Amino acid sequence: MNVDYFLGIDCSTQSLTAVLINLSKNEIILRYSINFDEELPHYNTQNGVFSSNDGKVVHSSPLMWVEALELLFKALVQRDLPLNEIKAISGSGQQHGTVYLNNSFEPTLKNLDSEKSLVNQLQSVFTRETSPIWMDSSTTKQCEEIRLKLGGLEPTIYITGSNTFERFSGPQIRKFYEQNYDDYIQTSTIHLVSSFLSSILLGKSSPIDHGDGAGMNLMNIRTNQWDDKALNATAPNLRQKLPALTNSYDVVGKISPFFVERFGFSPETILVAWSGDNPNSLIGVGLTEKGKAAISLGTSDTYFSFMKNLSFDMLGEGHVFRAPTGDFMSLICFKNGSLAREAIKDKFNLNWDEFGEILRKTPPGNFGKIMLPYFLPEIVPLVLEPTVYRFGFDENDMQGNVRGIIEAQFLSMRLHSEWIQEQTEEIYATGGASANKEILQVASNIFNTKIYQFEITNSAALGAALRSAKSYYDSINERINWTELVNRFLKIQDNYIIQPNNKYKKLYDDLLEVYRKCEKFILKNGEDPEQFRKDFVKKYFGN
Ligand code: ADP
Ligand code: XUL
Repeated sequence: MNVDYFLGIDCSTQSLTAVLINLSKNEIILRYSINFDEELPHYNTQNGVFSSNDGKVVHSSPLMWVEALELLFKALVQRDLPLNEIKAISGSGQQHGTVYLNNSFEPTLKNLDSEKSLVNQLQSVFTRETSPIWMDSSTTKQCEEIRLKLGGLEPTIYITGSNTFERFSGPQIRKFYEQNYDDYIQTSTIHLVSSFLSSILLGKSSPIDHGDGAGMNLMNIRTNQWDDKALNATAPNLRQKLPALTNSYDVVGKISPFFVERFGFSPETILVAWSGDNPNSLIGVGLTEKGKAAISLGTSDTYFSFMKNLSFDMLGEGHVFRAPTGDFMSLICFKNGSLAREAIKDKFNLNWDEFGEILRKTPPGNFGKIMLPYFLPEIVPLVLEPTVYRFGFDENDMQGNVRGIIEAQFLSMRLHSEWIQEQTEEIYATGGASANKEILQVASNIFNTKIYQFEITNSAALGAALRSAKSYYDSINERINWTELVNRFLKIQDNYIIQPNNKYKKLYDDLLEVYRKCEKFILKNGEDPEQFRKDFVKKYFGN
């Protein structure tokens, strides 16, 4: 059999991407992306979102995601791709974002008319026109209230796998309930980005999978059920508004007739539960066993790893989610990822090649110039008022800033992932910025670990395609092993392996301590790090 097609779709912060694979040939047939700002300019998003002036309220448009989905399928049809041969589809959504729907959502999905566009038919199903997304940090009050009702930090972490976080769905739902009570009452169903788009393909409300469900502060991480205490701490009658929970690997149904008639899919196409972009990327970069970690350098930077046994970050900065395999994964999320790197690149009118060239030419340790890169409010460590701090240089020093931001991002990542006990021997890189070898070289030196770069930087969509294939074959009792499956698609050539330069190990161990002191000084009233920093400069740069 030569044709064995599976489709993965990823609705990320800035774009919607499809990855089509042919499993029988271990081949990626197509990667195709719709950039929201460029191809759907009438929504007026900037980098895919709408932000308030202080950067705390960040929303996006669920209708825009729907229109993008339609555009994507149109583009696939125009490319003469055999959509009717696709056996299964799954997807990925930016995590935590919530979509608020009224009671016309289900009947509208059931009665979609294939002569009309999706976007026209779904205009009036929302009780909230915009969706708060993962970049939103406006719910500190609600986080405190929920944490208190759950008995404090420790119980909150033990129940939900995470501290309460501003971007998590529970605190966001509570804010909506507190500030828009009537609209909350009118809301029949609250979906995540992933389960919302899954519902559209399914033609009825889809369940939320355990991977993305774990990012809500509402699901019990041990039982995989909605947690009554967490629901009650969040908003009244919430259970009735939430879809059911399901395993990430469950088949949720077959594709709705609308897509069969309008785009030519086979009515037999099965749909596998969608999940969050990070759980999908776990599969898309091949983390199906312990001892490996990944960094995703997209709009957000994340650091995540596969976890066999449940363990928590009791400092409350990291998360535990369910992995698509049914195991666990750890995750730490940094908001100042690509957009912070872009802020420096654009300030000095550089392109990415020039940016990389500066990284190549400047010395590790940056002459002791240290940046705390809070261009936007930061998630880890928590910074609600964005300010960029510089030690030993100023904002006009191009070289200092280029190396400064990259070293800061990976020092912070190393510092805040210390709680993950499983030793990491290899790091797999994905996301838009993982195309940049010079950035990965800095990361490799800072972690003193080998980094693997992939040709395809959208591992979330690839992960979704692979998940759909695995569940399809499981459903017909031809079981494929996860590791065998991912290895068929993730062969890494030697020139995509970035080796750490051992010469800089001690320097970065020392710089980490300087960085730790700078962060403590700014955020926790710690001691002034200046003498310590000067000692570092003297030791490595001699003045
Ligand atoms: P998301 O999935 O969060 O929407 P992506 O993973 O697609 O984001 O990454 C998009 C980002 O990748 C852009 O904002 C851009 O800054 C960054 N990017 C793209 N190419 C490069 C490069 N060569 N070097 C560094 N960053 C890059
Ligand atoms: C993870 C997080 C982001 C989003 C968008 O917790 O908030 O990584 O999933 O990529």
